[in-house]
Formats: sequence, structure tokens, C-alpha cells
Amino acid sequence: MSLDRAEQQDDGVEPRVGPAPDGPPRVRPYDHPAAGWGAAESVTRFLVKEGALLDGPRAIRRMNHEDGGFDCPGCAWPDDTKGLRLDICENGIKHVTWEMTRKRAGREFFAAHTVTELAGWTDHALEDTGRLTEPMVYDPDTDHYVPISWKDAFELVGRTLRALDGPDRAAFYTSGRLGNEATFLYQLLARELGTNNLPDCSNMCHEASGRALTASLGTGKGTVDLKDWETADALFILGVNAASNAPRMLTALAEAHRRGARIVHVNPLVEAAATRTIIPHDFRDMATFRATSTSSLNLQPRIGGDMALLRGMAKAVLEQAASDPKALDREFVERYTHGFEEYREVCAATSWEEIEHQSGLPREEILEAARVYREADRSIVSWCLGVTQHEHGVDTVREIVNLLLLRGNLGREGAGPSPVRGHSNVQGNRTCGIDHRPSGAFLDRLGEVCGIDPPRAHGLDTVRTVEAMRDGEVTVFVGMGGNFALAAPDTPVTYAALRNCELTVQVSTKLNRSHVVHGRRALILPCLGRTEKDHQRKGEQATSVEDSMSMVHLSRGMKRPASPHLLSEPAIVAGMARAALPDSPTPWAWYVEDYDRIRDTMARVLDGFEDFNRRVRLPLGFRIRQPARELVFLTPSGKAEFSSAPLPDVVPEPGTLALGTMRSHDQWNTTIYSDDDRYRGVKSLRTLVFMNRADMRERGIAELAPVDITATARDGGTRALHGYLAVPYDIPRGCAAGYMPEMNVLCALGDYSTQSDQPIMKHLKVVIEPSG
Ligand SMILES: Nc1nc2c(c(=O)[nH]1)N[C@H]1C(S)=C(S)[C@@H](COP(=O)(O)OP(=O)(O)OC[C@H]3O[C@@H](n4cnc5c(=O)[nH]c(N)nc54)[C@H](O)[C@@H]3O)O[C@H]1N2
Ligand SMILES: Nc1nc2c(c(=O)[nH]1)N[C@H]1C(S)=C(S)[C@@H](COP(=O)(O)OP(=O)(O)OC[C@H]3O[C@@H](n4cnc5c(=O)[nH]c(N)nc54)[C@H](O)[C@@H]3O)O[C@H]1N2
Ligand SMILES: [Mo]
Repeated sequence: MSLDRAEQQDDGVEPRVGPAPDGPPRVRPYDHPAAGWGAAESVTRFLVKEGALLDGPRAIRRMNHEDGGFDCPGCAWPDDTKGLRLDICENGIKHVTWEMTRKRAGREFFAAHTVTELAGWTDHALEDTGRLTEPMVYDPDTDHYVPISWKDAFELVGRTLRALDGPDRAAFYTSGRLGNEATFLYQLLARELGTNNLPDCSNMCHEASGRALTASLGTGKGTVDLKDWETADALFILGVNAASNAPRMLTALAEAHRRGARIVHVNPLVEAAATRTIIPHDFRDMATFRATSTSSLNLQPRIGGDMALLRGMAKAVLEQAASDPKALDREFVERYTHGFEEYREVCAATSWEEIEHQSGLPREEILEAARVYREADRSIVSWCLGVTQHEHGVDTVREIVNLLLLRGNLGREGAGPSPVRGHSNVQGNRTCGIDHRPSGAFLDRLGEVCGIDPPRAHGLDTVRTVEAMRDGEVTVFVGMGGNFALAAPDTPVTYAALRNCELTVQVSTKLNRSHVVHGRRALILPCLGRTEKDHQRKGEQATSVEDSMSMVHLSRGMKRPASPHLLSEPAIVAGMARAALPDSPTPWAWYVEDYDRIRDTMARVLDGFEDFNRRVRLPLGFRIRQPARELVFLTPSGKAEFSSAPLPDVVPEPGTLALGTMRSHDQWNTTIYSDDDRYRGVKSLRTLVFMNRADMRERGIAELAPVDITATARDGGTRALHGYLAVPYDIPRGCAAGYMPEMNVLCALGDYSTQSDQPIMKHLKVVIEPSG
């Protein structure tokens, strides 16, 4: 890796994460179908670049197969239920290839570069050095990472943890890649130590969904599965860029459209999934360029306007019910729900003027969406970050449930709420105990089965962990995967917080920002990836994962590990635990010899995991029981709860815009593959802001002109980015959008939702002006 390929970085004040652009920025509307040959071509280029043209295709054939193989380490969309189809996508392939690269960041690499030098590289350049090969420790005297044995590394972690003046001085972060078995051991380590400080990436993505669904239905997950997607009459897709972030959903959408289902997309941007697609595994379609439409209706509300739209749809259903009794499922509402009368009154009291003003949509469009909903016997509402990363994310998800309840769209085939989760096992992490607010019942079972006395006080989430590190209250940070430095809000504050730690430990596959922004002492512990064989004393091991639709199944790596010195994640957790807890009652080493042993313990602790080892080996695994699916509601009233929250005011003040941060097509969270965003027609540019043309004109901003973006936090503080290029885009007036993680610089740490504690990453209050 030579420095000339990597751009110098201004210590994170205005981070440049992408590779050096390979040409001048170019913007041109994309008018091809999603997936199809554009995706195939992009995949081939990628395989060549990573030197994986031989291994890649072989690995990809083993991905998401019912008979063994590994689970795609990309998104959490479920595998095809029809068995052996090529159920893969462009971004999944990129993701696997990125992990399987032939490049290596070994000890020679670290000897050649100081950490200060590496801190000047782009994030793309850091990850592009390849797979990490052995444990490394930071040496402050030389400013280099130097090799350390696993034994000494564990001892350093153990010694530091044992010396803390309390267990709450440590925090244990999880990124949603971690398999279930390692997850279970990891939370056990934290709780045996005595803390619930288990921040995770869910704190930044679906915390709002979990809280809302728990309050409304008594379980924090969606109730539908892929079969339901195959039988729904209407699909409502809110706030997700499916063609990039859950590409296998394209197949479900195209198939739904072919059988006559209606599909309504709700997004300030008309994303590629809301147009048409060429189904990638349908070779006839590929050969004949036959595209299938994936949309019946596109609605472009203002940022944050979803709740008003949903309330408008509910209001329309209730108004219709006055003359058409079939519009409302009265029997369902009476038998299974609580709080309907109050909700009906709230809907009646919310005027159409307010609904139009807050949603940014004309009444006719809202009525049209309501008509699709009313005419469908079975409806699914699906959503992702466009709904959750807002101040009122919980109220909005509860409004989704309100709407579903009105027509009994719950507990039957083809109907229900369906959040699209992020990382491949982020849902499994929660199920297996990563929760800073664990229930008393879970802790009781854990304590009883594992012979420990778990702490009862709630722990710290992501935002609170940054605050605590900044203030010196947490001094040891362990990151189980992920890239906390770049993923968390308020980049300079997060950097300072990590640097304030006594010890930072990153368990990772590739070099990233969180290794070069580190504590006084720092460890890099390299682990096996999902694609690699995991050999332990009792033979080759498989780990289990849970998808967005609560299916739990085994994932088995098939590649030789990137280096003989890598350890599995369960082995790394066990190593740290043995060093930190010399008197532990947990048989850490014995567990790691054979993951069936971990699963046997999990079966006794976790609801729905009875007979875990047998059921996880069934061809498609097993589905965790969803009480709400069976119309059993674990709520205080024993019924599904309507919520009657008032509509929030989301209309930007004059002169300001609402800005949302999002992913490009060519990135995986903080992993940036290129500076392109194919479906949005952007090449060689990430430091951009999408704006409405009229908003640009009003401010005297020309196409691709440099602008300054200033965000104002709730406490009045301001944060700015300079010289971003304005890209005119089909986005409602008053709205703007740009890329994470660069724009985390604009997100104030204190600006998290009072409902979910999630950072408000989709609704920043900004002023945009020409630069200079
Ligand atoms: N290839 C790839 N796949 C991924 C990821 C990745 O980075 N790359 N990340 C994974 C992870 S961890 C997650 S959590 C998911 C994220 O998946 P997404 O939720 O699709 O992620 P974002 O890119 O943040 O896109 C948010 C979408 O919401 C829209 N939006 C913004 N504001 C609003 C609003 O107020 N209302 C509505 N209705 N829409 C709005 C944006 O226009 C955009 O289409 O994807 C997962 N899958
Ligand atoms: N402004 C803004 N910020 C956001 C968001 C947003 O929409 N806007 N989205 C948020 C969301 S939804 C999320 S999920 C977070 C993402 O936050 P994270 O999950 O923390 O970040 P990733 O970029 O997914 O982590 C990438 C790193 O994971 C490591 N890795 C990859 N595979 C493995 C593995 O198998 N094992 C281990 N141990 N490590 C591995 C590699 O070293 C790689 O560098 O970002 C959040 N931040
Ligand atoms: Mo996420």
C-alpha cells in the first residue's frame, strides 16, 4: 500500500473515507432496471480486483444453501425457502469477496507504517490492505503496532479488567456479524464480570422497532416470514433502499408484482427498487433483458413525514368504514386489541390539512395509498432506517401497527409488520442476550443455568458509552467486530472518547479506523470470517445465525483461514474471559472445543431454543416462535395496543433543510468499496449532498457547485462540512441527503431520540450555502 493512493486525512474533522476517485465526479440519471447485467458486470470487476476470480464463484455457490454452506455475511434478508436456488446478490458477493481477498496486513505491514501515518489514510485504503493475520499490540514508544502472542494479549485484557475499580468501567460493543454462540459467550463474559454495558449496532438502527413492537404487540420482532411475502396482496415498503441494502428483496418484489400484488414505496427518494428489476437468478430474464416492475405507487413524503402519511391512511380507512363496514375489521379490533376508541378519536381530530402539511403529500396520494390498503385482503408493511432513525421513530412504527390492526393484518398468512434488519445476525445478537436493558426473567434464567449472579442495573447503549468514555467513566472498550470510531455519531467526540480509554480491544477481520483511533493501550485481535473453516478440538464447527424473519440456521465456513494464527470469535471471547475471571464457574475452554456444548446451555437459557442442537440441523433450521403471530400478546392488557401519539412537527424552519444520512450502493456501512453510487447515477463522488433543484436555485447553488453544510444541534451547537458538491435530485423541497459515515461529523452526540435513544441520523437540521 503506497500513500499516494490514499488521501491524507485531516484527523477526522472532515473525513475522506472513499478511495481516491478514479476520475472527475460525474452525475447522470440511472435508467436501467435494478440488479441484472449492471450488477453482474460490477461483480466480475470486483472479483478480478480482489484476486478472487477462482475462489469467489466457488464460495458463492455455497452461500445461503440449505444443505450446509455459510450464511451470507451481508444483510439479514432471509434465504429463499424454495431450496437450492442461486439466492445471492451483487452486494452479498462483494461482501464475501472483500472478506476472501488475497491481500494481507501482516507484521511486515505494521512494521512499515506508524499508526500516525496510517491515521492519514482513507478508510478504504485501511481496509484494502487485506486480512489481519496475527494479534498486534500498540507500542507507544515507536508508534507502531507490534506482534503479541494470544496468551499475552488475553493476559493484558484480563489484567486490565481485573484492575478496574468496578465492572461498569468496561463496555462491550457488538456489531451484528457475530454468530449466536459467540454472542452468548460474550454477554456471559460481561455479566459474569458484573456489567450490562453491552452497546451494539442495534442502538443505531432498529432500537425504535424493537421498543415499538414490544409496546404494541409484546414481542420486539416482525411477525412475518418469506411465505407471507409470497402471499400478500399489498406490500408497503417504507424507508429502505432495498436494491442496495437488501437486494434479495428485489426478487420478492418482482415475484409479487408478477402475481398481481400491489406494491407501494414510501421514500423521499425514488430508489432503484421502486422502479423495475431483472431478477438475477432468473437466467431467462437475464438473457432476454426482461425487466419486471417492482412498484405500483411511489410516494415521496418529506423526511420524517411517514407518521403523518400513515395517520392519513388510517383516517381514510375509518372514514370509509362509516359507509362501508368491510373497510374495518371490527371483530378483530374488538377481540384482539385495546385502545381503539381513543385512536379513532385521535384520527378524527387530526385534520387533513395537518396531515398534508406534515407528510408533505397531497391528500389524493394519501387516499390512493389508503385505497390500495383497503382493497387488499392481506397487507405487509416493511421498513428500515428511513423510519427508525428519527426522534419519533417509535411512534411511527407504532402507527404502522395501528394501521395493520384496523384491518386485522396480523396473525394470518400474508399479513403483518416486517422490519428489514441490518447486519446478518443483528437480530440474533439481541435474541442471545446482547441487550443493555435485559429483562429480569432473562437474567434469572441466565443466573440459574450458568451459576452466576448477573447485574440487574441497566447498562450503557452506544451513545451513553461514548459519553462515558469521553468523561473518563468507562476506560476499557472492547469492540466485537464493527468500526465504532466511524459508525457512532459526532466523529470528533467519538474519537476523543476512544483515545481517552486506558485500553481499546478490537476483534476484527480487517484494519479500520477503530484501530488507528485507539486508547493508551490497544489490541487488534484478528478473527476468522464467516466464510472460513473453524477447526476446534472436537472437529470442524458451525455457528448459528438468525435472519430478519426469525429463522435460525447453521452457517459453516468452507475456506482455509486467511492465516494460521487466527482464532474464532468464541475462542477469543473465551480467552479474554479466562484471563479476566480466574474463578469463573463457566467451562470456557470446554465450550470452545465443541459449539454443541454452548448450544446445549443456550437451549436452557433462551426462550424458543428448546432442542436447539437438533432443530438447528434441520434443512432450513427453525423459526423462533412469535407469540404475536399466534395472536398471543405479551402486553399488560394481553391485547395488541393501539397507540394514540400526537403527530410530531417535522416541517423544517424557513431557511433550514432536513438532512438524512444514508449508504451509497458501493459500501457496507463503514466499508467503502468505491466512490460510485450506481443506482443514483453518481460516479467518483462521495462528498456530495442531494438537493431539490428549487432549493438549490433559491440559494444560488449550481449543479456540482461546492457548498458548506452547517448542522444545528438541539443544544444550539453547530457542526459543519465544507466544500461538498451539490447534486440536484428528485427529492422533496426542504429535504437533503448525503452519505454516512462522512456525515456523522454533523450528528451531535446529544441528539438522540427521547423515545428510543437512537441517534437521529435521518433528520438533521441544516443550512446549506455556497462555499466561500
Ligand atoms: N450493501 C449494503 N447492504 C446493507 C448495508 C450496507 O451498508 N450496504 N447496511 C446494512 C445495515 S447495518 C442496515 S441497518 C441496513 C440499512 O438499510 P437502509 O435503511 O436502506 O439504509 P440507508 O442507506 O440508511 O437508507 C435509508 C433509506 O431511507 C430513506 N429515507 C430517509 N429519510 C426517510 C424518511 O424520513 N422517510 C422514509 N420513508 N424514508 C427515508 C432514504 O432515502 C434511503 O432510501 O442495510 C443493511 N444492508
Ligand atoms: N450517520 C449515520 N451513521 C450510522 C448509520 C446511518 O445510517 N447514518 N447507520 C448505523 C448502523 S444501522 C449501523 S449497523 C452502524 C454500523 O456499525 P458497525 O457494525 O460498527 O460497522 P461496520 O462498518 O459494519 O464494521 C466493519 C468492520 O467489521 C469488521 N468485520 C467484518 N467482518 C467481521 C467478522 O466476521 N467478525 C468480526 N469480529 N469483525 C468483522 C471489519 O474489521 C470491518 O472493518 O453504523 C451506524 N452509523
Ligand atoms: Mo444497521
